[in-house]
Amino acid sequence: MISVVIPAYNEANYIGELLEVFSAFRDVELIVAEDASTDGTAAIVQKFTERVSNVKITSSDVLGGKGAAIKRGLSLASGDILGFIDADLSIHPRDFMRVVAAIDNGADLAIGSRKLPESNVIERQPFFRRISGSVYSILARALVDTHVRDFQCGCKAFRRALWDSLNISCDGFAFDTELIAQAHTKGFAVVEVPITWDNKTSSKVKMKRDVWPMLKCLLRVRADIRG
Ligand SMILES: Nc1nc2c(ncn2[C@@H]2O[C@H](COP(=O)(O)OP(=O)(O)OP(=O)(O)O)[C@@H](O)[C@H]2O)c(=O)[nH]1
Ligand SMILES: [Mg+2]
Repeated sequence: MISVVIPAYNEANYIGELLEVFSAFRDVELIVAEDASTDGTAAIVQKFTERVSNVKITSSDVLGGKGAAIKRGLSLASGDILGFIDADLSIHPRDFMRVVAAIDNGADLAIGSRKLPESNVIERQPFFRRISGSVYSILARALVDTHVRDFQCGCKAFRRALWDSLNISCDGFAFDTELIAQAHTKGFAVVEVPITWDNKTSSKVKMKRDVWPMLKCLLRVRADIRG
């Protein structure tokens, strides 16, 4: 069984379609980790759970960050392969399953990537997001000694044994980087898998609010892996 957490904040435009497509896959449990949505996201998911048995929801009134939501969702997971995917269909579930195939082929952590020669980017992120994303990646690669090129893509799968042995404390968007850094440090096999990416205009990143916590997390991750 594969447990997939879907962090969701105000994703009413996409979450129904994502659940429709993804719940058709076999041996998959979908856990929507929703926070403080004001657009009816929770109600859409709730209705789904009444109709489709492999969909669950955990909601919070507090907007706690993508990382915190994923951790909450994973605490409800029953699969032996775990993972998460963005709610907005930027990545299709079939690509998530290709990332899972890398776990079946021996990886401990498999990362969907927009940065490999075989990646297929249908619509790119807006210019400013690409630039800020590139700056973040350069910084993250310098601080965290890794070959990984795409830290932030919302499509990752990993073995339960890996998750159980890590201790991630970043609650926001730096969650992915800490996951990669700890997996590397502990000697797990980390691979990047090319995916198809189709950007959606549903970004929840707010530079003013999110950049400083992300940088603080990065520095702490660096300090942790240096011991
Ligand atoms: N539950 C919950 N989900 C969140 C929170 N922040 C973001 N998300 C979800 O996390 C996923 C990724 O968020 P995005 O804002 O698309 O971030 P991103 O894709 O890294 O960056 P962009 O390229 O700017 O979209 C989406 O499914 C969001 O709904 C949060 O505080 N709580
Ligand atoms: Mg996004």
